Amino acid sequence: MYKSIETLLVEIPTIRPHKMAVATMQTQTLVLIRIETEDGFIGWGEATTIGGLGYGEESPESIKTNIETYFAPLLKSLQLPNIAQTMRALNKNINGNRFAKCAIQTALLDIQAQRLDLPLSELLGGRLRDSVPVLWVLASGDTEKDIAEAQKMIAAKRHNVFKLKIGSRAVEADVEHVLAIKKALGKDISIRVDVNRAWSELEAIKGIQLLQDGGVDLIEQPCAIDNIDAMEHLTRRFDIAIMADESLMGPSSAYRLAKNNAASVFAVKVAQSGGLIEGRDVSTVAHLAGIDLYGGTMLEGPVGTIASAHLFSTFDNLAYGTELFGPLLLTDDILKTPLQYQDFELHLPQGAGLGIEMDEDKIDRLRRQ
Ligand code: MUC
Ligand code: MG
Repeated sequence: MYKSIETLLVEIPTIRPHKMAVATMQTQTLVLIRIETEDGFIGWGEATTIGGLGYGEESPESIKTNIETYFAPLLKSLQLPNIAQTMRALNKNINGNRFAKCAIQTALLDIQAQRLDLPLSELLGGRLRDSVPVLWVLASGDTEKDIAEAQKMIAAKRHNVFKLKIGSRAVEADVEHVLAIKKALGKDISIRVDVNRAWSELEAIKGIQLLQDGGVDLIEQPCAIDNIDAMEHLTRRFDIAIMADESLMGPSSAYRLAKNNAASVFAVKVAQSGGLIEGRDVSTVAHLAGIDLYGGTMLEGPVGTIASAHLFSTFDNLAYGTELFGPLLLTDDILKTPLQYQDFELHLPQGAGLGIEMDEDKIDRLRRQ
């Protein structure tokens, strides 16, 4: 059934250092999976993470090793008629490994959608929009550079919403940086911050109060992954949106966060969710709990980015838009035709499957040997 299952690590430098509380990126290591079937279909998936082991529990190298050692032989031995039964068999035999599972599921959905000659979004319930809003993340680490970068993006009609990476300096210094940018860009430009879990609850109370008073719109993952109590206290205490990112690791954590009122917005990430179908389950939990949605990224390249866009296009309420800008942070592209970013949105392709064409020669040149 499957002729080959290949995992590739593709190294692409970023356009500038991307500074976060957890890591500074100069290069992104894309983790790509390519599945070819015996009857000639090729499906792609992505399992990219951030900063080696700086961000999550799975590194590019561990993901590749686990796919090659455990997933690929198992997948090759399965002769099951559909994706649901295949994923159930993988889940039964392999614990955790949400990124690897997401990449494999994406590639299988890509193949199935190509077989049916439908865009992938149609296998996820059907798209409600042909494009999704995309913000830009300011993370140069320098206030003046960030302002100039934002102004350039606004003038080019690329992005008009900005997320600022904070948490590596003292609370006061971070607040000063954010409010200087907010003031320079004006009241019509939405500014959000991502603390990447750097604050204690007391630091968060101080920081969030000042940012809320300064007109910031959203605070992302202020406290530690497991500190659901702090997330709950902050969500109850402040009017400003509090978003769960790293704490949200798929449908069951979505349920736990919702039950504890520990976020007012969910950053849905397909890899963190363990797959596109599980990402859709997360969105259902949010919908039922009255939690708003935001389409998150692990700074994937074009494969994970467009796969995410297929899912997010099916969300009825995407109140906070998306951050699907990953490919724009990279100095090189691995598609024959780049993804279409225009008028502040990412436009979804109409073609079958993911709807993209990989540049395999380029990938061969960029992949880690
Ligand atoms: C994160 O924590 O949100 C998404 C955008 C970005 O700049 O970093 C990632 C991770
Ligand atoms: Mg985040």
